[in-house]
Amino acid sequence: MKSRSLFWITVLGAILLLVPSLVLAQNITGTKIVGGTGTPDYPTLSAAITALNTNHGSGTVTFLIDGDLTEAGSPEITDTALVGANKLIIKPNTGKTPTVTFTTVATSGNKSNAGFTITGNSASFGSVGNVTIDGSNTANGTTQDMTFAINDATNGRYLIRLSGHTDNVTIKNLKLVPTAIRTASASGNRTYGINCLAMASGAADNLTISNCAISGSSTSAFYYGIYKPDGGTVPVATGLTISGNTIFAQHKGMSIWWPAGTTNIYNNTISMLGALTGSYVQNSINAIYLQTWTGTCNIYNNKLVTLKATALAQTTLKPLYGILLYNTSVDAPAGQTANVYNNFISDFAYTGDAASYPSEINGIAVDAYGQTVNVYHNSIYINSANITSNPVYGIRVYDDSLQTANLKNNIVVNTVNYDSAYAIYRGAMTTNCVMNSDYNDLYVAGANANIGIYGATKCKTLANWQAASGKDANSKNLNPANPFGASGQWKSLTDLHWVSAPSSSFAGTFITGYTTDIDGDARSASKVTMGADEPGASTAVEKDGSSTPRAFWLEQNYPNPFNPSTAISFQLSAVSFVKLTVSDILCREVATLVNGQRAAGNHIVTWDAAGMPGGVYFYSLTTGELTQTRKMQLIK
Ligand SMILES: [Ca+2]
Repeated sequence: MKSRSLFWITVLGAILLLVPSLVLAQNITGTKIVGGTGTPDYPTLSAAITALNTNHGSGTVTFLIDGDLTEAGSPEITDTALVGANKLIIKPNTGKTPTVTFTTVATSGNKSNAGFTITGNSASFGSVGNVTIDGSNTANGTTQDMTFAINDATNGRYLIRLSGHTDNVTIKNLKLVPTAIRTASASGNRTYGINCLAMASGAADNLTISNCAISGSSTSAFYYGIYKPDGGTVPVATGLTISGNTIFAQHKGMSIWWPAGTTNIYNNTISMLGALTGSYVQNSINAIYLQTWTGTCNIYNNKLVTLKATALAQTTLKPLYGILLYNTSVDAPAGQTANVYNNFISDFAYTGDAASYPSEINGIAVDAYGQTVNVYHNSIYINSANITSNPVYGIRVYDDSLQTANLKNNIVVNTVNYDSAYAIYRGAMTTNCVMNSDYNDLYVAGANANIGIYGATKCKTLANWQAASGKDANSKNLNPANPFGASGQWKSLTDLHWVSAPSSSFAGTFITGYTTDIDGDARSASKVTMGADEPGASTAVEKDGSSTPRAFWLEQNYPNPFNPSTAISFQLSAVSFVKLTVSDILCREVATLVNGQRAAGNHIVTWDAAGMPGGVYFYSLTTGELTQTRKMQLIK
């Protein structure tokens, strides 16, 4: 009897021990609230991810971030159940605008030095993926309502770190902020907004990074905005898309190695700051760097608005590139294609001493053994500010065997005035490298500069270049930039839109398949303009660069043209602090019509331009970080 009751007590005890583990073993599915002031399912993202890793996601798991969070120790997703129909979405709860701050980051493992991590580092288990980080706080929204920030000045190097086999990850509508990161004082402690590193376990197929703001300032920015090195001794990945992002970075806006299949890099706005105080100065500074690819890589509709090299101690001079395509004979096999088109590349600058001077400056450089690179419809403007030595190239084609570079409908303006400044450069010719070039506008502003160099032949004029190269029979030598804002010319140093339709001298040649411009305006066989901008409906309206629903709308003034007064209306969706200003053709502010808080609804303001000279003026409405600009004409 005694032994029998002991038996049942033992059985009961075993069952009681099993019950909690059975509960824990239930998969996580559906929507879970994380943080906030209510009764969340998990107090932190770390707790939610730990539960996911332990119990595994099933079906669609959504973590709704309900309030600001502070996350220590580098939350790391390792759930290998996230494949097939099982997926994880992390986004703000409806109407919420949380900041998730990653502090006290880990110092070992694949999450080392990182804020938020996904690790697929087991070849036997397969991918850890199907993760979407969506910063929008509405379903299918496109507003950037959530911020990921890293705040660890001692060890913080990566805000988002993906390691190994992490397929089908999407990062969108997210603000990425380096609140405090380690100073990138050596190659071993460079910093990254998003780092996606292929490992022996695999590479990240179908990575999408879209409509994110990777921010920076003159004192704090990631060394790399986006870094994705695949290939070499580790696998390559297919299906990379990087679109609609605003990126500030010190050294490379994006550095992409060995993408495969079809790669699309478009609609990004990139500002290069140059190395900040205390930072290591690596080899080249690039807004977009593509090293080795297979398949087709499309780089289009990007705005590289400023490219800056800074004065910091360095032992070797470093080059500065807008876009560099690079492949050596030992990397990707011959026969791959890259299409680089409709990009604005502008405002190169240098601040500092001669010892740190960029060894060379390139708008677009093609250095790709074996590959075909089509460079069409780009607008390149090289600012001469502080650039006083070393070669400066608008478009540079290196001498790589089996490479074909096709250049058409580009506008290249190089305002640097010395002998080694060129609009176009075709390097020393010792190998079987083909360059086709025509219907470009090749312009250098300085009397000492050269239109081009072909092999070793420097060409002062377009005619010299045509004679030496046998190329560019239909190309032009026109200045679209000076003075900025004159009729038919470019808008500003950093905005290479036409102010109004340019003269027919800038007519290009239609290229099949290239039917839209940087704004989406149509190009057709009957209307093709050189450069990235086709003067269309959107020419006079500066786009805000995002698909954010407008908090306001600025109407075209009426009447227009006018003399001497005109009415300007605008609508506000909510009470806002607004500023409405008028600028002249040289971007000098000539009137402030509104500067203060205004109610929601319609507003009409009259501008009396009596006493102002006749001509084109711009009026701009600004609320918060958004500005809308329109053009008007005063007739005298
Ligand atoms: Ca346009």
